[in-house]
Amino acid sequence: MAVVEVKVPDIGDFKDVAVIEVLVKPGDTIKAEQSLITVESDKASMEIPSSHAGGVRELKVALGDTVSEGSVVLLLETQGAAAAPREAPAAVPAAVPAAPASAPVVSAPTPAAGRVEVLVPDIGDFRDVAVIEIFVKPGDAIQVEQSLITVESDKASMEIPSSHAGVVKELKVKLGDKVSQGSPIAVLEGAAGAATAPPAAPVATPAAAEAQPPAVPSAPVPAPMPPHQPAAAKGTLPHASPSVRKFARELGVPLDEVTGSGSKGRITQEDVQRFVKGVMSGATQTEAQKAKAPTQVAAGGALPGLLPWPQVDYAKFGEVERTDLSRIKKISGANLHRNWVMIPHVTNHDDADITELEAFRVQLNKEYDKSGIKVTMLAFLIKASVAALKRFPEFNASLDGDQLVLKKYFHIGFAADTPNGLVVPVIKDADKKGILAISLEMSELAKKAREGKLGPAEMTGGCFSISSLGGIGGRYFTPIINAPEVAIMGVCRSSTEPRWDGKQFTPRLILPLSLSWDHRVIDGAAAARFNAYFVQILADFRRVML
Ligand code: CAO
Repeated sequence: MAVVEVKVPDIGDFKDVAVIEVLVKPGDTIKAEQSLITVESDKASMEIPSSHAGGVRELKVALGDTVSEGSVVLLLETQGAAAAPREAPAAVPAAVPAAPASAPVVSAPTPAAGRVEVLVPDIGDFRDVAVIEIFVKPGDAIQVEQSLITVESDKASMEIPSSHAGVVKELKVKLGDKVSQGSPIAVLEGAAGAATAPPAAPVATPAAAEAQPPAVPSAPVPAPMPPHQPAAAKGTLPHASPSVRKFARELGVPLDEVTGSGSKGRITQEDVQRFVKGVMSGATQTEAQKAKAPTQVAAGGALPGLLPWPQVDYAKFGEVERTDLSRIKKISGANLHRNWVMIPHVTNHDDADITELEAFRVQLNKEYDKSGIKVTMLAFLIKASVAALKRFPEFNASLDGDQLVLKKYFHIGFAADTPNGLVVPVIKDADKKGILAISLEMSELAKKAREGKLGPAEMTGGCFSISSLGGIGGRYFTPIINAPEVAIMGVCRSSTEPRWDGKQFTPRLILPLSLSWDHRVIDGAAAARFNAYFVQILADFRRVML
Protein backbone atom coordinates (compact mmCIF):
# COMPACT_ATOMS: atom_id res chain seq x y z
CA MET A 1 0.00 0.00 0.00
CA ALA A 2 1.34 3.42 -0.94
CA VAL A 3 -0.11 6.89 -1.06
CA VAL A 4 -0.11 8.81 -4.33
CA GLU A 5 -0.75 12.50 -4.81
CA VAL A 6 -2.99 12.81 -7.88
CA LYS A 7 -2.33 16.14 -9.53
CA VAL A 8 -3.91 18.25 -12.22
CA PRO A 9 -2.03 17.40 -15.43
CA ASP A 10 -0.96 19.78 -18.17
CA ILE A 11 -4.26 21.32 -19.15
CA GLY A 12 -3.01 23.77 -21.73
CA ASP A 13 -3.94 27.36 -21.09
CA PHE A 14 -6.31 26.49 -18.31
CA LYS A 15 -4.92 28.29 -15.26
CA ASP A 16 -6.61 29.10 -11.98
CA VAL A 17 -9.76 27.40 -13.15
CA ALA A 18 -12.62 26.76 -10.76
CA VAL A 19 -13.54 23.33 -9.50
CA ILE A 20 -17.26 23.10 -10.27
CA GLU A 21 -17.85 19.44 -9.53
CA VAL A 22 -16.16 16.94 -7.26
CA LEU A 23 -17.03 13.49 -8.51
CA VAL A 24 -15.49 11.28 -5.83
CA LYS A 25 -15.34 11.22 -2.05
CA PRO A 26 -13.05 9.72 0.59
CA GLY A 27 -13.55 5.97 0.78
CA ASP A 28 -14.43 5.61 -2.93
CA THR A 29 -12.53 3.02 -4.93
CA ILE A 30 -11.61 4.47 -8.29
CA LYS A 31 -10.12 3.26 -11.52
CA ALA A 32 -7.28 4.85 -13.46
CA GLU A 33 -8.80 7.35 -15.92
CA GLN A 34 -11.92 7.80 -13.82
CA SER A 35 -13.00 11.42 -13.68
CA LEU A 36 -12.25 13.08 -10.34
CA ILE A 37 -13.29 16.69 -10.72
CA THR A 38 -14.68 19.03 -13.35
CA VAL A 39 -12.98 22.36 -13.83
CA GLU A 40 -14.36 25.26 -15.74
CA SER A 41 -13.05 28.41 -17.30
CA ASP A 42 -15.16 31.19 -18.82
CA LYS A 43 -15.67 29.21 -21.95
CA ALA A 44 -14.97 25.55 -21.43
CA SER A 45 -15.29 22.82 -18.86
CA MET A 46 -13.33 19.61 -18.61
CA GLU A 47 -13.09 16.60 -16.41
CA ILE A 48 -9.80 15.69 -14.78
CA PRO A 49 -9.21 11.94 -14.68
CA SER A 50 -7.14 9.99 -12.20
CA SER A 51 -3.67 8.82 -13.13
CA HIS A 52 -3.93 5.80 -10.82
CA ALA A 53 -6.40 3.29 -9.51
CA GLY A 54 -6.91 3.06 -5.77
CA GLY A 55 -8.92 4.17 -2.78
CA VAL A 56 -9.53 7.86 -2.12
CA ARG A 57 -7.91 8.71 1.22
CA GLU A 58 -8.32 12.47 1.26
CA LEU A 59 -9.66 15.16 -1.04
CA LYS A 60 -7.42 18.17 -1.44
CA VAL A 61 -9.88 20.30 -3.38
CA ALA A 62 -13.34 21.53 -2.65
CA LEU A 63 -16.03 23.10 -4.81
CA GLY A 64 -15.08 26.62 -5.77
CA ASP A 65 -11.33 26.10 -5.32
CA THR A 66 -9.18 27.21 -8.22
CA VAL A 67 -6.59 24.84 -9.62
CA SER A 68 -3.84 24.85 -12.24
CA GLU A 69 -1.42 22.31 -13.60
CA GLY A 70 0.26 20.57 -10.65
CA SER A 71 -2.43 21.29 -8.07
CA VAL A 72 -3.01 18.24 -5.88
CA VAL A 73 -6.52 16.90 -6.34
CA LEU A 74 -6.48 14.07 -3.81
CA LEU A 75 -4.46 11.46 -1.97
CA LEU A 76 -4.93 7.96 -3.27
CA GLU A 77 -4.05 4.69 -1.56
CA THR A 78 -2.72 2.37 -4.24
CA GLN A 79 -1.58 -1.24 -4.29
CA GLY A 80 1.82 -2.71 -5.25
CA ALA A 81 4.57 -1.35 -7.46
CA ALA A 82 2.35 0.94 -9.46
CA ALA A 83 1.93 2.92 -6.31
CA ALA A 84 4.83 5.25 -6.85
CA PRO A 85 3.57 8.65 -7.87
CA ARG A 86 4.44 9.53 -11.41
CA GLU A 87 5.43 12.97 -12.45
CA ALA A 88 3.45 13.07 -15.66
CA PRO A 89 0.99 10.20 -15.71
CA ALA A 90 0.73 8.86 -19.20
CA ALA A 91 -2.99 8.55 -19.08
CA VAL A 92 -3.70 12.06 -17.99
CA PRO A 93 -2.94 14.21 -20.99
CA ALA A 94 -5.49 12.29 -22.92
CA ALA A 95 -8.10 14.10 -20.93
CA VAL A 96 -6.80 17.48 -21.78
CA PRO A 97 -9.05 19.38 -24.06
CA ALA A 98 -6.66 21.73 -25.60
CA ALA A 99 -8.10 25.05 -26.42
CA PRO A 100 -9.70 27.58 -24.21
CA ALA A 101 -12.58 28.78 -26.24
CA SER A 102 -11.37 32.33 -26.23
CA ALA A 103 -8.72 31.37 -28.72
CA PRO A 104 -8.85 33.62 -31.74
CA VAL A 105 -10.84 32.24 -34.54
CA VAL A 106 -9.12 32.04 -37.85
CA SER A 107 -11.34 33.49 -40.47
CA ALA A 108 -11.30 33.40 -44.20
CA PRO A 109 -12.28 36.39 -46.30
CA THR A 110 -14.93 35.51 -48.82
CA PRO A 111 -15.14 37.09 -52.25
CA ALA A 112 -18.07 39.31 -51.31
CA ALA A 113 -16.91 42.58 -49.77
CA GLY A 114 -17.55 42.87 -46.01
CA ARG A 115 -18.13 39.15 -45.69
CA VAL A 116 -16.04 36.84 -43.61
CA GLU A 117 -16.23 33.13 -43.06
CA VAL A 118 -15.60 32.28 -39.41
CA LEU A 119 -13.71 29.04 -39.01
CA VAL A 120 -13.04 26.72 -36.09
CA PRO A 121 -9.68 27.79 -34.64
CA ASP A 122 -6.85 25.59 -33.46
CA ILE A 123 -8.57 23.58 -30.76
CA GLY A 124 -5.72 21.29 -29.97
CA ASP A 125 -6.56 17.63 -29.77
CA PHE A 126 -10.22 18.26 -30.43
CA ARG A 127 -10.88 16.63 -33.80
CA ASP A 128 -14.19 15.61 -35.32
CA VAL A 129 -16.00 16.92 -32.29
CA ALA A 130 -19.76 17.22 -32.30
CA VAL A 131 -21.59 20.53 -32.42
CA ILE A 132 -23.98 20.29 -29.50
CA GLU A 133 -25.26 23.84 -29.30
CA ILE A 134 -25.68 26.69 -31.76
CA PHE A 135 -26.14 30.08 -30.14
CA VAL A 136 -26.74 32.22 -33.21
CA LYS A 137 -28.98 32.19 -36.26
CA PRO A 138 -29.02 34.01 -39.60
CA GLY A 139 -29.89 37.64 -39.08
CA ASP A 140 -28.32 37.87 -35.61
CA ALA A 141 -25.91 40.76 -35.05
CA ILE A 142 -22.97 39.43 -33.10
CA GLN A 143 -19.96 40.80 -31.30
CA VAL A 144 -16.33 39.78 -31.43
CA GLU A 145 -15.75 36.97 -28.89
CA GLN A 146 -19.43 36.13 -28.74
CA SER A 147 -19.92 32.38 -28.52
CA LEU A 148 -21.18 30.84 -31.74
CA ILE A 149 -21.33 27.13 -31.01
CA THR A 150 -20.42 24.58 -28.35
CA VAL A 151 -18.47 21.51 -29.33
CA GLU A 152 -18.02 18.46 -27.20
CA SER A 153 -15.68 15.53 -26.99
CA ASP A 154 -15.97 12.57 -24.62
CA LYS A 155 -14.56 14.56 -21.74
CA ALA A 156 -14.94 18.25 -22.31
CA SER A 157 -17.07 20.82 -24.00
CA MET A 158 -16.01 24.23 -25.21
CA GLU A 159 -17.60 27.23 -26.77
CA ILE A 160 -16.20 28.63 -29.97
CA PRO A 161 -16.31 32.43 -30.09
CA SER A 162 -16.45 34.65 -33.15
CA SER A 163 -13.35 36.40 -34.40
CA HIS A 164 -15.39 39.22 -35.92
CA ALA A 165 -18.42 41.34 -35.29
CA GLY A 166 -21.11 41.37 -37.94
CA VAL A 167 -24.46 39.97 -38.98
CA VAL A 168 -24.80 36.23 -39.47
CA LYS A 169 -25.55 35.71 -43.14
CA GLU A 170 -25.35 31.96 -43.21
CA LEU A 171 -24.71 29.14 -40.76
CA LYS A 172 -22.35 26.45 -42.02
CA VAL A 173 -23.01 23.96 -39.22
CA LYS A 174 -26.00 22.27 -37.71
CA LEU A 175 -26.49 20.34 -34.49
CA GLY A 176 -24.69 17.03 -34.55
CA ASP A 177 -22.19 18.03 -37.26
CA LYS A 178 -18.60 17.06 -36.59
CA VAL A 179 -16.04 19.85 -36.84
CA SER A 180 -12.26 20.20 -36.56
CA GLN A 181 -9.82 23.06 -36.88
CA GLY A 182 -10.62 25.01 -40.04
CA SER A 183 -14.23 23.89 -40.39
CA PRO A 184 -16.43 26.84 -41.41
CA ILE A 185 -18.96 27.89 -38.77
CA ALA A 186 -20.73 30.87 -40.25
CA VAL A 187 -20.54 33.60 -42.84
CA LEU A 188 -20.71 37.08 -41.35
CA GLU A 189 -21.69 40.15 -43.30
CA GLY A 190 -20.90 43.76 -42.60
CA ALA A 191 -17.94 42.72 -40.51
CA ALA A 192 -16.09 45.99 -40.16
CA GLY A 193 -12.61 45.50 -41.57
CA ALA A 194 -13.05 41.80 -41.28
CA ALA A 195 -12.57 40.97 -44.92
CA THR A 196 -9.25 42.66 -45.04
CA ALA A 197 -7.93 41.43 -41.72
CA PRO A 198 -5.18 38.88 -42.02
CA PRO A 199 -6.80 35.54 -41.29
CA ALA A 200 -4.57 34.55 -38.41
CA ALA A 201 -4.29 37.96 -36.78
CA PRO A 202 -5.46 37.98 -33.19
CA VAL A 203 -8.57 39.99 -32.61
CA ALA A 204 -7.70 43.40 -31.26
CA THR A 205 -9.59 43.24 -28.03
CA PRO A 206 -8.38 43.24 -24.43
CA ALA A 207 -9.08 39.54 -24.44
CA ALA A 208 -6.63 39.03 -27.25
CA ALA A 209 -3.61 38.79 -24.98
CA GLU A 210 -4.93 35.68 -23.35
CA ALA A 211 -6.57 34.55 -26.51
CA GLN A 212 -3.55 32.88 -27.94
CA PRO A 213 -3.98 29.38 -29.20
CA PRO A 214 -3.19 27.11 -26.30
CA ALA A 215 -0.22 24.91 -25.83
CA VAL A 216 -1.48 21.68 -27.23
CA PRO A 217 -0.21 18.69 -25.31
CA SER A 218 2.49 17.19 -27.45
CA ALA A 219 1.85 13.66 -26.31
CA PRO A 220 -0.58 11.98 -28.66
CA VAL A 221 -3.76 10.72 -27.14
CA PRO A 222 -2.81 7.20 -26.07
CA ALA A 223 -6.21 5.66 -25.83
CA PRO A 224 -9.83 6.49 -26.27
CA MET A 225 -11.24 8.00 -23.14
CA PRO A 226 -13.33 5.78 -20.91
CA PRO A 227 -16.94 6.74 -20.74
CA HIS A 228 -17.91 9.31 -18.20
CA GLN A 229 -18.29 7.79 -14.74
CA PRO A 230 -20.60 9.74 -12.51
CA ALA A 231 -19.86 9.94 -8.81
CA ALA A 232 -21.84 7.27 -7.02
CA ALA A 233 -22.78 9.70 -4.31
CA LYS A 234 -24.11 12.33 -6.68
CA GLY A 235 -25.88 10.15 -9.22
CA THR A 236 -25.82 11.21 -12.83
CA LEU A 237 -23.89 14.34 -13.60
CA PRO A 238 -25.77 17.15 -15.21
CA HIS A 239 -24.80 17.49 -18.82
CA ALA A 240 -24.52 21.15 -19.77
CA SER A 241 -22.22 23.59 -21.51
CA PRO A 242 -20.12 26.05 -19.51
CA SER A 243 -22.33 28.99 -20.34
CA VAL A 244 -25.42 27.09 -19.21
CA ARG A 245 -23.64 26.07 -16.01
CA LYS A 246 -22.68 29.68 -15.41
CA PHE A 247 -26.22 30.84 -16.13
CA ALA A 248 -27.60 28.25 -13.69
CA ARG A 249 -25.06 29.24 -11.03
CA GLU A 250 -25.97 32.92 -11.35
CA LEU A 251 -29.62 32.06 -10.76
CA GLY A 252 -28.85 29.57 -7.99
CA VAL A 253 -30.43 26.74 -9.98
CA PRO A 254 -29.38 23.23 -8.87
CA LEU A 255 -28.43 21.85 -12.28
CA ASP A 256 -28.72 18.24 -11.16
CA GLU A 257 -32.45 18.82 -10.66
CA VAL A 258 -33.02 20.21 -14.15
CA THR A 259 -34.26 17.86 -16.85
CA GLY A 260 -32.31 18.29 -20.06
CA SER A 261 -34.19 18.44 -23.33
CA GLY A 262 -31.14 18.52 -25.57
CA SER A 263 -29.54 15.58 -27.27
CA LYS A 264 -28.57 12.85 -24.78
CA GLY A 265 -30.34 14.77 -22.03
CA ARG A 266 -28.14 17.86 -22.34
CA ILE A 267 -29.42 20.78 -20.30
CA THR A 268 -30.02 23.91 -22.37
CA GLN A 269 -30.51 27.49 -21.28
CA GLU A 270 -34.23 27.09 -22.02
CA ASP A 271 -34.36 24.11 -19.63
CA VAL A 272 -32.88 26.26 -16.86
CA GLN A 273 -35.34 29.06 -17.65
CA ARG A 274 -38.23 26.59 -17.61
CA PHE A 275 -37.07 25.25 -14.26
CA VAL A 276 -36.93 28.75 -12.77
CA LYS A 277 -40.39 29.50 -14.16
CA GLY A 278 -41.69 26.28 -12.64
CA VAL A 279 -40.27 27.13 -9.23
CA MET A 280 -41.60 30.69 -9.37
CA SER A 281 -45.10 29.53 -10.32
CA GLY A 282 -45.07 26.84 -7.66
CA ALA A 283 -45.41 24.06 -10.25
CA THR A 284 -41.91 22.76 -9.49
CA GLN A 285 -40.18 22.34 -6.16
CA THR A 286 -36.46 22.13 -5.67
CA GLU A 287 -35.15 19.30 -3.50
CA ALA A 288 -34.37 21.92 -0.84
CA GLN A 289 -37.96 23.16 -0.91
CA LYS A 290 -39.29 19.63 -0.77
CA ALA A 291 -37.22 18.98 2.33
CA LYS A 292 -39.05 21.84 4.05
CA ALA A 293 -42.46 21.12 2.55
CA PRO A 294 -45.48 20.50 4.74
CA THR A 295 -45.90 17.07 3.13
CA GLN A 296 -43.13 15.97 5.44
CA VAL A 297 -45.46 16.17 8.41
CA ALA A 298 -46.24 12.48 8.31
CA ALA A 299 -42.54 11.76 8.52
CA GLY A 300 -42.37 13.39 11.90
CA GLY A 301 -42.07 17.09 11.07
CA ALA A 302 -44.68 19.67 11.91
CA LEU A 303 -46.45 22.48 10.12
CA PRO A 304 -45.79 25.81 11.78
CA GLY A 305 -48.31 26.30 14.54
CA LEU A 306 -49.45 22.68 14.55
CA LEU A 307 -48.71 20.04 17.11
CA PRO A 308 -46.08 17.56 15.99
CA TRP A 309 -47.28 14.19 14.78
CA PRO A 310 -47.74 11.90 17.80
CA GLN A 311 -44.92 9.46 18.36
CA VAL A 312 -46.51 6.33 19.75
CA ASP A 313 -45.00 2.99 20.70
CA TYR A 314 -47.93 0.95 19.36
CA ALA A 315 -46.29 -2.33 20.39
CA LYS A 316 -46.95 -1.33 23.99
CA PHE A 317 -50.64 -1.90 23.39
CA GLY A 318 -50.54 -5.10 21.39
CA GLU A 319 -48.94 -6.95 18.54
CA VAL A 320 -48.10 -4.86 15.47
CA GLU A 321 -46.48 -5.35 12.10
CA ARG A 322 -44.77 -2.65 10.02
CA THR A 323 -44.88 -2.51 6.21
CA ASP A 324 -43.46 0.09 3.86
CA LEU A 325 -45.85 2.31 1.96
CA SER A 326 -45.93 1.42 -1.74
CA ARG A 327 -44.25 3.82 -4.15
CA ILE A 328 -47.66 4.87 -5.52
CA LYS A 329 -49.02 5.46 -2.00
CA LYS A 330 -46.04 7.65 -1.16
CA ILE A 331 -46.43 9.74 -4.31
CA SER A 332 -50.23 9.96 -4.28
CA GLY A 333 -50.22 10.56 -0.51
CA ALA A 334 -47.93 13.57 -0.83
CA ASN A 335 -50.05 14.95 -3.67
CA LEU A 336 -53.35 14.39 -1.89
CA HIS A 337 -51.99 16.00 1.25
CA ARG A 338 -50.80 19.08 -0.63
CA ASN A 339 -54.14 19.37 -2.43
CA TRP A 340 -56.11 18.96 0.79
CA VAL A 341 -54.02 21.58 2.60
CA MET A 342 -53.73 24.11 -0.22
CA ILE A 343 -57.14 24.00 -1.92
CA PRO A 344 -60.20 25.37 -0.15
CA HIS A 345 -62.48 22.42 -0.89
CA VAL A 346 -66.26 22.49 -0.78
CA THR A 347 -68.38 19.46 -1.68
CA ASN A 348 -71.94 19.64 -3.02
CA HIS A 349 -73.99 16.46 -2.89
CA ASP A 350 -76.82 15.69 -5.28
CA ASP A 351 -78.83 12.79 -6.65
CA ALA A 352 -79.39 11.76 -10.24
CA ASP A 353 -82.25 9.63 -11.44
CA ILE A 354 -80.55 7.11 -13.73
CA THR A 355 -83.46 4.72 -14.14
CA GLU A 356 -83.70 5.15 -17.91
CA LEU A 357 -79.95 5.48 -18.38
CA GLU A 358 -79.29 2.22 -16.54
CA ALA A 359 -81.97 0.47 -18.63
CA PHE A 360 -80.25 1.83 -21.76
CA ARG A 361 -76.85 0.65 -20.50
CA VAL A 362 -78.19 -2.85 -19.78
CA GLN A 363 -79.80 -2.90 -23.25
CA LEU A 364 -76.51 -1.84 -24.91
CA ASN A 365 -74.62 -4.54 -23.04
CA LYS A 366 -77.04 -7.14 -24.40
CA GLU A 367 -76.52 -5.81 -27.92
CA TYR A 368 -72.76 -5.67 -27.65
CA ASP A 369 -72.48 -8.85 -25.60
CA LYS A 370 -70.34 -10.61 -28.20
CA SER A 371 -68.12 -7.64 -29.04
CA GLY A 372 -66.11 -7.87 -25.82
CA ILE A 373 -67.07 -4.31 -24.90
CA LYS A 374 -68.66 -3.77 -21.50
CA VAL A 375 -70.59 -0.51 -21.46
CA THR A 376 -70.09 1.00 -18.00
CA MET A 377 -71.92 3.69 -16.09
CA LEU A 378 -68.59 5.46 -15.76
CA ALA A 379 -68.42 5.96 -19.54
CA PHE A 380 -71.76 7.82 -19.40
CA LEU A 381 -70.48 9.87 -16.47
CA ILE A 382 -67.40 10.86 -18.48
CA LYS A 383 -69.56 11.98 -21.39
CA ALA A 384 -71.87 13.88 -19.01
CA SER A 385 -68.80 15.59 -17.51
CA VAL A 386 -67.75 16.81 -20.94
CA ALA A 387 -71.19 18.32 -21.52
CA ALA A 388 -71.13 20.03 -18.11
CA LEU A 389 -67.58 21.33 -18.63
CA LYS A 390 -68.65 22.82 -21.95
CA ARG A 391 -71.58 24.54 -20.24
CA PHE A 392 -69.45 25.73 -17.26
CA PRO A 393 -65.94 26.44 -18.62
CA GLU A 394 -64.52 27.59 -15.26
CA PHE A 395 -64.68 23.94 -14.18
CA ASN A 396 -62.34 23.09 -17.07
CA ALA A 397 -59.59 25.34 -15.80
CA SER A 398 -56.44 25.58 -13.72
CA LEU A 399 -55.12 28.36 -11.54
CA ASP A 400 -51.78 29.81 -12.60
CA GLY A 401 -50.85 32.60 -10.18
CA ASP A 402 -53.39 35.35 -10.72
CA GLN A 403 -54.57 33.84 -13.97
CA LEU A 404 -57.07 31.16 -14.85
CA VAL A 405 -56.04 28.82 -17.65
CA LEU A 406 -59.21 27.82 -19.48
CA LYS A 407 -58.81 24.61 -21.44
CA LYS A 408 -60.38 24.03 -24.80
CA TYR A 409 -59.79 20.31 -24.65
CA PHE A 410 -61.63 17.67 -22.63
CA HIS A 411 -59.39 15.08 -21.00
CA ILE A 412 -61.20 13.28 -18.19
CA GLY A 413 -59.41 11.29 -15.49
CA PHE A 414 -60.95 8.45 -13.50
CA ALA A 415 -59.66 7.18 -10.17
CA ALA A 416 -58.68 3.54 -10.34
CA ASP A 417 -58.10 1.37 -7.32
CA THR A 418 -55.04 -0.86 -7.78
CA PRO A 419 -53.28 -3.31 -5.47
CA ASN A 420 -50.54 -0.71 -5.02
CA GLY A 421 -52.75 2.31 -4.49
CA LEU A 422 -54.75 4.96 -6.25
CA VAL A 423 -53.93 6.10 -9.80
CA VAL A 424 -55.84 8.37 -12.16
CA PRO A 425 -55.63 7.36 -15.83
CA VAL A 426 -56.89 9.97 -18.28
CA ILE A 427 -59.25 9.53 -21.24
CA LYS A 428 -57.95 12.09 -23.70
CA ASP A 429 -60.33 14.05 -25.95
CA ALA A 430 -63.39 12.45 -24.39
CA ASP A 431 -65.53 14.96 -26.31
CA LYS A 432 -64.52 13.28 -29.57
CA LYS A 433 -65.23 9.72 -28.44
CA GLY A 434 -68.43 7.74 -28.15
CA ILE A 435 -69.64 5.68 -25.17
CA LEU A 436 -68.36 2.42 -26.67
CA ALA A 437 -64.89 3.81 -27.39
CA ILE A 438 -64.68 5.32 -23.91
CA SER A 439 -65.82 2.05 -22.28
CA LEU A 440 -63.21 0.11 -24.20
CA GLU A 441 -60.40 2.57 -23.48
CA MET A 442 -61.36 2.73 -19.81
CA SER A 443 -61.23 -1.02 -19.35
CA GLU A 444 -57.81 -1.11 -21.08
CA LEU A 445 -56.48 1.73 -18.92
CA ALA A 446 -57.94 0.19 -15.73
CA LYS A 447 -56.28 -3.13 -16.60
CA LYS A 448 -52.94 -1.43 -17.22
CA ALA A 449 -53.38 0.46 -13.94
CA ARG A 450 -53.93 -2.75 -11.98
CA GLU A 451 -50.86 -4.29 -13.62
CA GLY A 452 -48.79 -1.20 -12.81
CA LYS A 453 -48.11 -0.62 -16.51
CA LEU A 454 -49.52 2.88 -16.98
CA GLY A 455 -47.06 5.33 -18.49
CA PRO A 456 -46.82 8.96 -17.31
CA ALA A 457 -48.48 10.18 -20.53
CA GLU A 458 -51.56 8.12 -19.62
CA MET A 459 -51.91 9.84 -16.26
CA THR A 460 -51.26 13.47 -17.16
CA GLY A 461 -53.11 16.30 -18.88
CA GLY A 462 -56.44 15.73 -17.14
CA CYS A 463 -59.05 18.53 -16.93
CA PHE A 464 -61.55 17.01 -14.51
CA SER A 465 -61.70 13.71 -12.63
CA ILE A 466 -64.34 11.20 -11.63
CA SER A 467 -63.92 9.01 -8.61
CA SER A 468 -66.43 6.18 -8.73
CA LEU A 469 -67.05 3.94 -5.77
CA GLY A 470 -70.22 2.71 -7.43
CA GLY A 471 -68.95 -0.82 -7.82
CA ILE A 472 -68.23 -0.97 -4.10
CA GLY A 473 -70.90 0.90 -2.19
CA GLY A 474 -71.38 3.92 0.02
CA ARG A 475 -73.66 6.91 -0.14
CA TYR A 476 -71.70 10.17 -0.44
CA PHE A 477 -68.11 11.18 0.18
CA THR A 478 -65.79 14.17 -0.21
CA PRO A 479 -63.30 13.48 -3.00
CA ILE A 480 -60.05 15.44 -2.95
CA ILE A 481 -59.46 17.61 -6.01
CA ASN A 482 -56.76 16.28 -8.31
CA ALA A 483 -54.73 19.50 -8.65
CA PRO A 484 -54.15 21.46 -10.80
CA GLU A 485 -57.72 20.57 -11.76
CA VAL A 486 -60.38 22.58 -9.96
CA ALA A 487 -63.16 20.04 -9.47
CA ILE A 488 -63.82 16.33 -9.12
CA MET A 489 -67.02 14.29 -9.26
CA GLY A 490 -67.42 11.55 -6.67
CA VAL A 491 -69.98 8.84 -7.45
CA CYS A 492 -71.37 6.21 -5.08
CA ARG A 493 -73.57 3.19 -5.50
CA SER A 494 -76.97 3.66 -7.05
CA SER A 495 -80.01 2.24 -5.28
CA THR A 496 -83.71 2.00 -5.94
CA GLU A 497 -85.61 4.59 -3.93
CA PRO A 498 -89.16 5.88 -3.80
CA ARG A 499 -89.61 9.21 -5.61
CA TRP A 500 -92.75 11.33 -5.68
CA ASP A 501 -93.88 11.87 -9.27
CA GLY A 502 -96.62 14.36 -8.38
CA LYS A 503 -99.25 11.70 -7.84
CA GLN A 504 -97.50 8.83 -6.17
CA PHE A 505 -94.20 7.38 -5.05
CA THR A 506 -92.51 5.35 -7.78
CA PRO A 507 -89.35 3.24 -7.58
CA ARG A 508 -86.45 5.04 -9.25
CA LEU A 509 -82.75 4.21 -9.54
CA ILE A 510 -80.89 7.02 -7.79
CA LEU A 511 -77.19 7.75 -8.17
CA PRO A 512 -75.55 9.77 -5.37
CA LEU A 513 -73.11 12.43 -6.59
CA SER A 514 -70.53 14.44 -4.64
CA LEU A 515 -68.86 17.32 -6.46
CA SER A 516 -65.78 18.81 -4.75
CA TRP A 517 -64.67 22.18 -6.11
CA ASP A 518 -61.98 24.75 -5.54
CA HIS A 519 -63.56 27.81 -3.91
CA ARG A 520 -60.78 30.04 -5.24
CA VAL A 521 -62.08 29.47 -8.74
CA ILE A 522 -65.68 28.35 -8.41
CA ASP A 523 -68.45 29.64 -6.21
CA GLY A 524 -71.31 27.76 -4.60
CA ALA A 525 -73.98 28.88 -7.05
CA ALA A 526 -71.90 27.70 -10.03
CA ALA A 527 -71.30 24.36 -8.33
CA ALA A 528 -75.02 23.89 -7.66
CA ARG A 529 -75.77 24.73 -11.31
CA PHE A 530 -73.07 22.33 -12.51
CA ASN A 531 -74.60 19.52 -10.44
CA ALA A 532 -78.15 20.38 -11.53
CA TYR A 533 -77.10 20.22 -15.18
CA PHE A 534 -75.15 16.99 -14.62
CA VAL A 535 -78.24 15.45 -12.98
CA GLN A 536 -80.42 16.65 -15.86
CA ILE A 537 -78.17 14.98 -18.42
CA LEU A 538 -78.08 11.69 -16.57
CA ALA A 539 -81.87 11.77 -16.21
CA ASP A 540 -82.25 12.26 -19.97
CA PHE A 541 -79.04 11.46 -21.79
CA ARG A 542 -80.34 12.86 -25.09
CA ARG A 543 -79.47 16.27 -23.63
CA VAL A 544 -75.80 15.49 -24.08
CA MET A 545 -76.25 16.29 -27.76
CA LEU A 546 -77.63 19.77 -27.14
N1 CAO B 1 -73.95 2.02 -8.80
C1 CAO B 1 -74.25 0.70 -8.77
N2 CAO B 1 -73.49 -0.21 -9.37
C2 CAO B 1 -72.40 0.20 -10.01
C3 CAO B 1 -72.04 1.55 -10.09
C4 CAO B 1 -72.87 2.47 -9.45
N3 CAO B 1 -72.64 3.76 -9.45
N4 CAO B 1 -70.90 1.66 -10.79
C5 CAO B 1 -70.54 0.44 -11.14
N5 CAO B 1 -71.44 -0.45 -10.67
C6 CAO B 1 -71.42 -1.87 -10.84
C7 CAO B 1 -71.11 -2.24 -12.25
O1 CAO B 1 -72.27 -2.22 -13.06
C8 CAO B 1 -70.53 -3.61 -12.09
O2 CAO B 1 -71.56 -4.51 -11.94
P1 CAO B 1 -71.57 -5.90 -12.76
O3 CAO B 1 -70.26 -6.55 -12.41
O4 CAO B 1 -72.76 -6.60 -12.25
O5 CAO B 1 -71.67 -5.51 -14.18
C9 CAO B 1 -69.80 -3.51 -10.76
O6 CAO B 1 -70.38 -2.43 -10.08
C10 CAO B 1 -68.30 -3.35 -10.86
O7 CAO B 1 -68.01 -2.22 -11.60
P2 CAO B 1 -66.51 -1.77 -11.72
O8 CAO B 1 -66.18 -0.97 -10.54
O9 CAO B 1 -65.64 -2.92 -12.00
O10 CAO B 1 -66.48 -0.91 -13.00
P3 CAO B 1 -66.60 0.60 -13.11
O11 CAO B 1 -66.58 0.87 -14.55
O12 CAO B 1 -67.72 1.13 -12.37
O13 CAO B 1 -65.26 1.19 -12.42
C11 CAO B 1 -62.97 1.55 -11.95
C12 CAO B 1 -63.96 0.99 -12.94
C13 CAO B 1 -61.59 1.41 -12.51
C14 CAO B 1 -63.29 3.02 -11.68
C15 CAO B 1 -63.11 0.79 -10.63
O14 CAO B 1 -62.72 -0.55 -10.82
C16 CAO B 1 -62.34 1.38 -9.49
O15 CAO B 1 -61.14 1.24 -9.38
N6 CAO B 1 -63.08 2.03 -8.56
C17 CAO B 1 -62.49 2.60 -7.37
C18 CAO B 1 -62.17 4.07 -7.57
C19 CAO B 1 -61.64 4.65 -6.28
O16 CAO B 1 -60.86 4.05 -5.59
N7 CAO B 1 -62.12 5.87 -5.94
C20 CAO B 1 -61.79 6.46 -4.73
C21 CAO B 1 -60.76 7.50 -4.96
S1 CAO B 1 -60.46 8.44 -3.54
O17 CAO B 1 -59.62 7.40 -2.66
